[in-house]
Amino acid sequence: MHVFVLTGAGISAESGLGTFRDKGGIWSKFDPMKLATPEAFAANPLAVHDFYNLRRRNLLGAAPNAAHHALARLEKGLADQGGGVFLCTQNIDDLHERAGSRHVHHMHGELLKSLCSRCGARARCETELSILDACPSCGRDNSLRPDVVWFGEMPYGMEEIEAALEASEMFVAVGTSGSVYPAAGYVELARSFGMETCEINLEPSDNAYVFDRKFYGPASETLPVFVDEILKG
Ligand code: BV8
Repeated sequence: MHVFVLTGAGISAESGLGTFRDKGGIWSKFDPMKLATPEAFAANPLAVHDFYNLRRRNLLGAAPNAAHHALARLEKGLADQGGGVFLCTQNIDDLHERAGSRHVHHMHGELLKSLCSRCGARARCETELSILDACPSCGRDNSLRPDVVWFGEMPYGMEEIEAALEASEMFVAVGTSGSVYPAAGYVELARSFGMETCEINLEPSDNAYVFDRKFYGPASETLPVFVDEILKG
C-alpha cells in the first residue's frame, strides 16, 4: 500500500516544540505577520533572526517522540511489503529524520538550513543566524535567511506533492489544524482521487468533517496503534 502522510506541529508537541494555534501557542505570543513573511524580514531582519534562533535552540534540545518513531516504522514496514510512505511535513524541525524516517518532504522548509537570498545556496545551520553572517557560497554578508517558507511564499515541491498524492491509496493527516493552505486542501484533493482519508489529532481539526476516519488523543499514543493496524493489512 502507498500512504501519503501530512504532519503538522502537533506531532512534535510531545517533544516540547510548541504548536501554533493551540491555547498558548506560538502565534499567541508572536505575530506571524511581523515574523513569518518576506516583508517582515525585509523590514526587521534582526527580530526575525531572533525568532528563528530561539526556535533553533529549542529544537537542538528536543528529541523525537513515539509518533515520529511510528512513522519511521511505517515507512520501513510498507517498503518491506512493496509499498511506501510519502511523508510530507509542514514542520521545519528534523525530528522525523532523527526518528529514522529516510524520505521526508519539508514543504515549509527546514529550520536547520540557511538560504542565501543573493545566490540561492543552502547550507546546514545549527547555530545562530544574523545579518552579519556571510554566505558560505558567494561570500556576501547580510544575505542569509532561515530556509523556511513564509506566508505568501510558494511551498517547496508542490508538483512532487500532488503527484505523490495522486499515486497514493490512503491519506493520513497527523497533528495539524488544517488551517494553512495549500496543505489544508490536500485532504479534499485526496478524496477527489478516491482514497480513504484519516485524521489523527488531539482534537477535531478545522476540516475534520472531510475525513473518513478520525482518531483523537496524543499522537504518541494513537499513531503507533494506527501504524500497527496498517502494517497488519
Ligand atoms: C502561499 C513555516 C502562494 C515557518 C508556515 C489558499 C491557497 C493557497 C494559499 C492561501 C489560501 N488561503 C490563504 C492562503 C495564504 C496562506 C494561508 O494559508 N493562510 C492561512 C493563515 C489562512 N498560505 C500561504 O501563505 C502559503 N503560501 O499561499 O503561496 C500559493 C498559492 C496557491 C498555491 C500554492 C501557493 C505558505 C504557508 C506556509 C507558511 N509557513 N510555517 C515557520 O514555521 O515559522 S505556516 C505555520 O502553520 C506552521 O509552520 C505550520 O506548518 C502551519 C500549519 O500549522 P499546524 O502545523 O497545523 O499547527 P497548528 O498549531 O495550527 O495545529 C496543531 C494541531 O496539532 C492542532 O490541531 C492540535 O489539536 C494538534 N495537536 C496538539 N498536540 C497534539 C496534537 N495532535 C496530536 N498529538 C498531540 N500531542
